[in-house]
Amino acid sequence: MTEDKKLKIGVTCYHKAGGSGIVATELGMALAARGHEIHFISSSTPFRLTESDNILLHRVETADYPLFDYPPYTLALAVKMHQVVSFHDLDLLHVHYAIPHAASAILARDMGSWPVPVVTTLHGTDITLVGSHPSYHRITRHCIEQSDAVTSVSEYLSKETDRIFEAKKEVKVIPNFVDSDRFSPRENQDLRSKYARAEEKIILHASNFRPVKRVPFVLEIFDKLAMRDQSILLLAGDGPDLSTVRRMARERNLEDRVHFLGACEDMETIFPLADLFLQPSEYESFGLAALEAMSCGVPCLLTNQGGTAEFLHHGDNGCLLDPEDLDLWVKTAGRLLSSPLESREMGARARDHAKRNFSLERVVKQYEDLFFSLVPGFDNPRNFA
Ligand code: GMT
Repeated sequence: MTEDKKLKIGVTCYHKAGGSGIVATELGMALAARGHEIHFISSSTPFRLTESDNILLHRVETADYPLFDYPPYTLALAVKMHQVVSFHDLDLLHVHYAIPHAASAILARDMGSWPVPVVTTLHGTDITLVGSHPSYHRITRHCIEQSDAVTSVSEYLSKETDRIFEAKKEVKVIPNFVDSDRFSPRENQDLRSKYARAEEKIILHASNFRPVKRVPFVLEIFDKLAMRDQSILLLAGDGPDLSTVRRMARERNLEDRVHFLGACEDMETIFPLADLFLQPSEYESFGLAALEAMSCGVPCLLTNQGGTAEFLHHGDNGCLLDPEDLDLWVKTAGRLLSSPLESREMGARARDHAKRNFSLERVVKQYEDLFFSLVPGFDNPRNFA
């Protein structure tokens, strides 16, 4: 019955470059390609969103007032969600990153003349850092309990959510995904030669440069590499630690060897340039950039903290390392850079694993099935009108 049915879904995420916004955007675009009508409700156009049929964008505007210390975005978002649900007759609201999006969605549902189902997808620091802070803990728990369904991007995050909130709610794991056709190995000598000479190795890090990503540590690793003078470090992304890392590169006379790419919309052209990808985060609930690198056949060294072991098998299709152990990172990176055969084989296994187990099609179907199960008149007899 559900095969021919199309849903109208409101999607809210952060618009800035970052895993949660990317997952929301890629998922929304994939659902639109399957014929669903997707309404992005956001303060600005989400990063990586390309306009296409079935995609509409609704901007949230906040009115300021001299009494406000900060304009109340959460309320403006709730009102916009309510308007879009009513005017476009949406079937469901899907919010990414609990704070404050889930709270707005629940308010929008409560304001409506019927209870539009709310699905909340937890991504990471909305639980581990922000949500667990005393200022937000109780409201985050309330939002988890009041959502019609809650998903998390890894088992690790699901367990952390249970531990931190003890909420009376099942947290269903739907992992992140990658479009393995788009993120695939490819030769691009022209672009490569922009950054490195043919005999030089390219090491890549991509993130939102928040402290949890430990980008200064990436520079430390690079600086200590025996092959440093035959290697180039590409840093893709932007965020709070950017100026620190720029300063470090300057102080260590590495400016010729370190290239800052800024936030790149076309990471599918950047990942395949790399001989090695580094992600030494404090922890990652998932680590989407690494999955995209793996899909491009790039060997990855990742933090062993969080949910990374759910998609990377240490010693087989990449390496998981203690994020504090600088010598181990330097040694492992050096070994892979100087063993092209081992690197190539590891990269090939990484691509194969990403393609088989984390494909866009497989994961989008899991979300679609969940949505159908919640919408009245589809697979949800409880709500059948
Ligand atoms: O939670 C965050 O730090 C923000 C978020 C983002 O928007 O970048 O990152 C999280 O969500 C990603 C997508 O699901 C995951 O791949 C990242 O592992 C996760 N970040 C952390 O857990 C630190």
